[in-house]
Amino acid sequence: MSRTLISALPLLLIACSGEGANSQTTTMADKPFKTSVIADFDSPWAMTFLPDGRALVTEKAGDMILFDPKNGTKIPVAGIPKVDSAGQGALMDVVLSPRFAKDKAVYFSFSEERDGLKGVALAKGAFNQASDGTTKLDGVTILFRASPYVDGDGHYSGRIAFSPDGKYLFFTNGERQKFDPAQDPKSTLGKVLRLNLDGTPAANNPLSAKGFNPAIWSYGHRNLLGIAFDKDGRLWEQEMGPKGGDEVNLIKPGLNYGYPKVSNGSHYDGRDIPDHAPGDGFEAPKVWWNPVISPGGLLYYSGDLFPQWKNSLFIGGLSSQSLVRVKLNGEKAEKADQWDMGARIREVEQGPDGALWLLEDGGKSQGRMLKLTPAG
Ligand SMILES: [Ca+2]
Ligand SMILES: [Ca+2]
Repeated sequence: MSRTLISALPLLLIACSGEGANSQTTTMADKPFKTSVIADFDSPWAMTFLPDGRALVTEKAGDMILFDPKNGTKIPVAGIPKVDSAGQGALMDVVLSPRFAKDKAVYFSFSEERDGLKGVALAKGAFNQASDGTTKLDGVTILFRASPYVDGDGHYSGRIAFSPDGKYLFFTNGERQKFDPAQDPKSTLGKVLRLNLDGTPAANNPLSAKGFNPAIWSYGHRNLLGIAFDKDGRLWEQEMGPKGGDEVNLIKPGLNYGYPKVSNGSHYDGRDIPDHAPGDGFEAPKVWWNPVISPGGLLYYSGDLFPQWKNSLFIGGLSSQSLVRVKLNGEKAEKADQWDMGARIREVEQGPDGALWLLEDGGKSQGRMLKLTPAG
């Protein structure tokens, strides 16, 4: 025990701020929550809580950090493969195995370059903290790679969610700013994928009998930066659409969500895209935004700390510098709140006590971790 304490001391000294005396708390009159600044990171991308209340945080350049909100300790997690973080590239999502208590598996996604081309990969490793505090992922293996890898640095997506029964892993692949691959049955780009936990395509995916890539669950997507299951097992997705076309979709197996053939937005270069229309064969979004919010992360809220927000989706707004709430009612969804946060919000997470945790999308000292609790 004493060895752990001694080795953690230097890390404590470099940590920016804990949740105690150093926290800055501000209460905005127009917000039903108070915002506490917990820590600073360098372009953080995603976070997830461990069962003991500590969190794993990814940073864009390729670092994974074990963070303890109780005392501000940051410990680097070794074993992460080389990340190509140019442009929108990053060490991306991090999610615990549904059987983490037994298998210690941490699933994560990242962009990489291979043979001059780039794509998003899914990997896992086993969480291992030694008695001296040193932390690593053991046996890191690449489970899945988007196909094909292409040039450019945009729209990787790379979000991960497990089905409520823990049997399947859903993984998002963005269309890499190449448009048409979202409709290409052979490509995994612009798709929601359903995989087994070892990264192989799940059996009986809805389009494999029609000659689609066997991993595909739904298609016609653009840049899918959040997926989350609700309490009834519905899969919700948000995606950064074209100009005026950011979306929340209810994902159903085998459906075509339209991009780039239809969208309620239009191309950023000004070209029109036909809007969704009844009977056009494409699944329309449940909610869309014009002007856009530029959605980052997505959280389905199930906590008790904000009982009025149960059964809501929370979305981090990048260009809109906001936190967005969408209220769910069965298969229906409607815009509820949009709070100005004064910074690009990349990630939304629910803490063990039901607090909302946010990560800002900025470099050092501008990539803060925020904790939202009731205004009281
Ligand atoms: Ca997360
Ligand atoms: Ca349109």
